[in-house]
Amino acid sequence: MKRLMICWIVLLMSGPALAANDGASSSRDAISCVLSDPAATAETQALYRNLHKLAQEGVLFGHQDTLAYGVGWKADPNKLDSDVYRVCGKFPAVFGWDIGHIGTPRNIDGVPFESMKGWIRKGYEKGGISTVSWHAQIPGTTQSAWTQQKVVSRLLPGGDMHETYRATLDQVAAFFADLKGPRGEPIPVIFRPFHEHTGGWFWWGNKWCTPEEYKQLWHFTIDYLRKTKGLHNIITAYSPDRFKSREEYLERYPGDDTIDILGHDNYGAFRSAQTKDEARQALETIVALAEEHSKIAALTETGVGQNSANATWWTDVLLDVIKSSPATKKIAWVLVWRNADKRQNYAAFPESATAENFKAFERDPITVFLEDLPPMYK
Ligand code: BMA
Repeated sequence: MKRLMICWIVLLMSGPALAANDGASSSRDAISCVLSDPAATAETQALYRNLHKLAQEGVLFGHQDTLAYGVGWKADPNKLDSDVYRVCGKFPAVFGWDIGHIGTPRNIDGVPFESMKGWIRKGYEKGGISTVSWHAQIPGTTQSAWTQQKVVSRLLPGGDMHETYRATLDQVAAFFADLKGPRGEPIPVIFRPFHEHTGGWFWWGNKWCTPEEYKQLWHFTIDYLRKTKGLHNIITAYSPDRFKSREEYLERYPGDDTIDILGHDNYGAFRSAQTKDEARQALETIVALAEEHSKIAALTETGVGQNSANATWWTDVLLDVIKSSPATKKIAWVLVWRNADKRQNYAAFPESATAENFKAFERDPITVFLEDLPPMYK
């Protein structure tokens, strides 16, 4: 509750009247954000604008698959649950989902797509935000996202797998089109395909296609979803893995007319206090670039294993990096990866070594959970 009020005060104070008259804050408040889709629905535009406003003061917390399962449990369809809620009594503000294995009944991690759609609708009705990544199989095959093969050029217009790729995108489009709110309005989602392309581990990674081919993959994909399929509820996120310079970050950037969120996936530099400088610099770079491009920056994936972790990782590493400079505080959200089981878990859970410290992370005035959000879709 306390944070909800803080957010509202900030929103009121950063209104246009103040921006026009106040010298010091006008340059900051005047920074705008421009969606790549000029035909985005009213709710999608509102979400983007509100994310941008909130990013000036708060950082939303996100968790992958949080409503579907946690360490030692699977969701009961009749009640909302989450390891995050079990630890701190609040839900994440950002719900991460993955559409790997689209076209089959269950996603790459066993989450039924029908249930996933249900949770996205529930999350929206509660005022939360959903982001959808895509550990895509090679279209038309059951070969995993980690297949290291030159296939991108074959998916593009003129390529021998182009028709197959269109058929896969039809399934993606059907998934997004099925996300409707109570008034029948399309639910906005943040779509984050082709992530971590600055490494070579996925078939869309930098070893397996040229910068031009990677950009064309994005252009074709987003144009197809928007222009051919008529979807205007998609906010796009670009998420390079670790990078050394602005140039490297932007090398394969598809452009402002395709991308809305300048994201970043980084586990390595957030692992411990020793690498905090790299982590801080990475966030400063994406925030600066987001401002230059009139976009929004976000730490789209990070985390450490919760049982082996430094027990104060949440405040001493993650929060400390986020609060390390005026720029780093301006990332819109941080999302930690899934709580698969006792071996793979990135959010605190009741028995984890970091549970107490996670509560302190939640209590910090900068972090924003579902219950702290102002209305995001108006
Ligand atoms: C990886 C791991 C895998 C999972 C994949 C897609 O990082 O979590 O277990 O299958 O993401 O979610």
